[in-house]
Amino acid sequence: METILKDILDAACIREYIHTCEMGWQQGWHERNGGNLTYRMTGEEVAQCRPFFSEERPWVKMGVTAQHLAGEFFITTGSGKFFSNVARRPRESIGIVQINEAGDGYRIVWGLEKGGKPTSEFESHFMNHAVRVQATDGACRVIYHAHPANLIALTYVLPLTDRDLTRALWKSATECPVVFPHGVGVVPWMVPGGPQIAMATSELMKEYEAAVWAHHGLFVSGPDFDITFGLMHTLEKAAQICVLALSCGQGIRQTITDDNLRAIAHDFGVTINEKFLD
Ligand code: 2HA
Ligand code: ZN
Repeated sequence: METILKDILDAACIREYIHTCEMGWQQGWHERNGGNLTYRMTGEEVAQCRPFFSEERPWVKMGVTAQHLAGEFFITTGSGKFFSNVARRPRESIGIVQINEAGDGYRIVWGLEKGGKPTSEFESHFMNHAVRVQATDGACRVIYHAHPANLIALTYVLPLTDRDLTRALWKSATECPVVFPHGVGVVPWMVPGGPQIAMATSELMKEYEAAVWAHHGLFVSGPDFDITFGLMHTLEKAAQICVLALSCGQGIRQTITDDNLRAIAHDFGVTINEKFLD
């Protein structure tokens, strides 16, 4: 039995969503309208929130299609909205969209008041959900995009390959191979905000939980808000350590070896992506 809500903002999924936006803002990853967050709601959450939905707003076509996400409901940040305002102005800053039966369009059923629209990166989020749902047997529910400074800085000084970024991050903190054993993908610099970057990103997300956008930011995925936010946090912390170590100016004297990485993976029971190891 679901509890009957007096206000949709009392729903646990909305409260957790807003809390995640607030934490991202506090980390300094969301200057101005930077970053966006989407969450694929469960059937129970949709049932609980449905009394607050309206079906008056029009269907909007996307430039991408995922038939297996037809009829799903997503909580999303709004285009041009600031993470810093989500907690105090949620009804304008975020909304819920329903995907149409063809899996190629959406309509806003709650929130994004005063003419708001879903994030400009909604197509990237949608395609990332599409591939991560399949890669995780339906477990993936959260896609999160942020602009963490150290990770972005590394895209100016490291070779822009999955292998180079992954190895640098794995070797920057001992927990990394456990937290992202598949590694990270790298999307070369592209104009953001459309189907082209959405397709390039989701291609990488078939293999990885995270994809870096060169000179821009990062997309991560996960089954819930904590795990997804934690992945972003771990990646950025590793990047910060890498930047600090390189900034000392004497080069890397010693590091975690490839056999050390194998030993961590073995003892923590994760399968590390061997293609990145020597
Ligand atoms: O939402 O982060 O990539 C603003 C952005 C675009
Ligand atoms: Zn961005």
